Amino acid sequence: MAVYLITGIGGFIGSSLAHELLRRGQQVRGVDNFSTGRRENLAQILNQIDFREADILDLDAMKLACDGADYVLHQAAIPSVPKSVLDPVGSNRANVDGTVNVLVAARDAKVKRVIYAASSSAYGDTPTLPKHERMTPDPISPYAVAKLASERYMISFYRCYGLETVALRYFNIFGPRQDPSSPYSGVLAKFITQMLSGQQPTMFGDGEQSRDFTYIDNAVEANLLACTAPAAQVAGKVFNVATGRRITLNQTFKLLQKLTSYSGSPVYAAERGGDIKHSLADISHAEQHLGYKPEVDFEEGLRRTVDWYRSQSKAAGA
Ligand code: UD2
Repeated sequence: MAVYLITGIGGFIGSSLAHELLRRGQQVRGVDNFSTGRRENLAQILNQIDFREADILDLDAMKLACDGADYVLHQAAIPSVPKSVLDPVGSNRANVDGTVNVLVAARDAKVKRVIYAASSSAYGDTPTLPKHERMTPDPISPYAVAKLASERYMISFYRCYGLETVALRYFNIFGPRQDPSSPYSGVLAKFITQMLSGQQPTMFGDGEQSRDFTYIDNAVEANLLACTAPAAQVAGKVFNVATGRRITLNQTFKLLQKLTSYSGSPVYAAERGGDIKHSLADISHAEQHLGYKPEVDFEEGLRRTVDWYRSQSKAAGA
């Protein structure tokens, strides 16, 4: 049994990792300051994990958290393009300074490996699709710059200190437990909850932007594979975590109309600053070196996610 430290364990991805690791009989430790994470996400597992309420900006707390950990899954972040455009200093603090702290603590505690939640936003709006890891990054928003900087810190700590690190470039992860309530929430969490409650969603731009939306189970699997894959294949490297398919927001809206029985149309508004138009991953590098294969496709993921939000609203109304 290994000890996994999850930063941002109260978040959507962090809590999903915790649930799966417990299901596999592993020992889970977690930190969160609940700036974007939610206590509800941990309600069912709080008595099975070693939880410490702490900020990744607190180096001493990170050193204590890393002590005795085998793996660190670094998910804590302020994950939003528009929020970073409004507050680049806050974005940099959480998304870069916080990462350096986690790396220093992990290095000093001699953990076996650190897996990092990097972002597809690093690619920017370059016209070439699909995006592959050998492409020169061209981040647009402060969030994208911060995620790329942290990714480079991962690689730096491998090169300078021999700390094994793996950066996973997530492509628009979605699924149960994603917070729909903030103006900065991911589009699918927002659209699904709005449509289930009969509210009209807002589409920023013409709706023809496309994304390689990736169901959470695929991201969880990628993290666990990244912990165990041979170091020679993965340490100090970057991998796309996606499905290798893209869909426009307009097409997604139509699928959601069927799944939620929402018959209205979206309202179209101005394009969001810092946004990129199209996103699609080449996942061959992850397939080859991590043994990654997206097991849940977009449509199935969307069905599961709609079912989950529906069950939540029923439970809340009961
Ligand atoms: C970026 C990253 C993603 C992850 C995420 C963290 C890209 C391609 N993806 O996601 O991997 O790191 O940041 O937040 O950079 N939208 C609407 N209406 C809404 C909300 C959003 O139309 O109510 C649009 C938005 O303008 C964008 C698309 O939906 O074009 C997706 O937005 P998002 O915030 O869900 O995710 P995105 O692509 O910024």
